[in-house]
Amino acid sequence: MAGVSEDREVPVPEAGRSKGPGRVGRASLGALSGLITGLAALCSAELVSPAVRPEASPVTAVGGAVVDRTPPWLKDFAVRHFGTDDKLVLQLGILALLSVFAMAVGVAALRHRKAGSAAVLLFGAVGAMAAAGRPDGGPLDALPSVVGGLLGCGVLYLLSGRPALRPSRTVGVAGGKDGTPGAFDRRGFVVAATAAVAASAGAGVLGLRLNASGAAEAAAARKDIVIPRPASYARPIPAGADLRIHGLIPFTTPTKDFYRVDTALVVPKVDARNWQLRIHGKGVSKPMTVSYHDLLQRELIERDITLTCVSNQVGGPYVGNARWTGVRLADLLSEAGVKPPSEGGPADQLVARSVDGMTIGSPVDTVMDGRDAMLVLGMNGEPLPFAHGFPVRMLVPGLYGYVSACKWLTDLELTTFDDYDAYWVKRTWSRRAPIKTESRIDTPRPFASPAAGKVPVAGVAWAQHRGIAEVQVRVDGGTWHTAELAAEDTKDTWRQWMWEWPATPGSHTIEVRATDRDGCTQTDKRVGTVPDGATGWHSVVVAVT
Ligand SMILES: Nc1nc2c(c(=O)[nH]1)N[C@H]1C(S)=C(S)[C@@H](COP(=O)(O)O)O[C@H]1N2
Ligand SMILES: [Mo]
Repeated sequence: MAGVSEDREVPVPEAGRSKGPGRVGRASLGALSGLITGLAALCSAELVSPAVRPEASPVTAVGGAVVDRTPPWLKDFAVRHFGTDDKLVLQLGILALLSVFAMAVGVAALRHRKAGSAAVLLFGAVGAMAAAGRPDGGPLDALPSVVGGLLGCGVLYLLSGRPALRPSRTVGVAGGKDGTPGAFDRRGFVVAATAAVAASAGAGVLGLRLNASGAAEAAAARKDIVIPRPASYARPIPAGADLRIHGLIPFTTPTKDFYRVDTALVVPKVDARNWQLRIHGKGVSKPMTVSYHDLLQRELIERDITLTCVSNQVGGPYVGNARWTGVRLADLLSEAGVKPPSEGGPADQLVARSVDGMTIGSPVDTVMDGRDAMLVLGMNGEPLPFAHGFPVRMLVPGLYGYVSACKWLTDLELTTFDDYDAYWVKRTWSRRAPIKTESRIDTPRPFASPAAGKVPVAGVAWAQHRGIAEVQVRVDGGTWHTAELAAEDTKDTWRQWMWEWPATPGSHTIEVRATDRDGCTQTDKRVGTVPDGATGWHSVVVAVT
């Protein structure tokens, strides 16, 4: 086809063959070839990835590898400034960086055709290493990147070989002396480039569709799930647990507002029908493998539990309270023959492993000390949402999420803290991390300007599995006032509080501190989130009018 149309164009030199573009024009075309190369590489990789798994596609794999290597302070920074959007920001950043490199390689390929094309292979290698090196990665995960790299290499080699891009010596009528721009086969370049873009887009869309189809099946299967009635219901929430003050977070966090913190760039969409959980390791006399169906058949408990992230800054949003339904973890472990160290068991660490390779270690003694540690199936009256760990996650009241709340759970191994460091521990976070007693001012908001007079100051306080005994508020470093506490639901849930402030005009600083039922009052000493949770008093500055 191309040949035919080219022949036809011969009598019209301006359209088919014209003087080549200048230096800048050529560089632009080189950059464009680079971009097309990148597109072709990524799209072909996307098309191959469903054959392995969605997470093996290069941008996701490289993003995941970046997440794995992100130092705690940077992770904290990202979580603080972008929230759950940190993942979108990361992937867009990788795409932007890749585009810049692609353009540079495209320009370089004008002069060094083979070297430029070979450089594309290098990018494929980076993707391949990232994918295979993820905690849950294997050699097969390298396949999409390898294919993308090879294809991209070929595309760049072809594109950079178009006469349009070469300072031609011989081609065409206008060419003359060595190195001068010769005839410009614009049509040829446009045809090749368009074909590459079209083929890439087709491959990319098909790949995305195939990747989505597995997820769609899992989602359809999830819709059919009905969590049976629990054998043990949650205690009804006392009438006075929610003070219903404007600006104060509700007692039960709606699922859509529940914070999300994890390393997954693609939320795993596990099909519950194929899901299995293995329980094995030190001191497990009866290793078990249970299915989702098995868990649904067991006695279920329902509990209100407040979950907190260790990355939550003083006053931060990474805390939420929900109603969870699931199986008592201690019962399951006992059935497997597990004894806690306090009863002579050989394992002091329970390592939970997720389908995406996350590992989270919890103390066996804590999990089996009678608290409502559970394998969660339901959240706020429906099957767990995918983002919160469907089909099954762990939850241990009183422990930060990173040492207790493994989502997309698939394996429980009994081991020791001496023998094994879980994912976050390898990244400088503490092995053991009970949730610290904390309090937060929700209203007034920082820099609010309430009218002088009675201003409700309200917020939440939490000290999971100890309970909140008292909350105090002070203004401008004055005397502490005891806040009114909302009715206590359980010691595993947060507690709202309120103090009516007789506010006078001017700028004021409000501070809060809580005391737990162990009698410990929050320290004013400010420490950051690493390695085991932030401390300090939350304060808010307002300008009363
Ligand atoms: N598989 C997996 N589980 C995980 C994590 C993760 O990154 N991957 N993050 C943990 C952390 S740090 C917290 S605070 C909780 C957050 O749970 P949520 O996203 O449902 O609020 O999940 C925990 N479970
Ligand atoms: Mo966390």
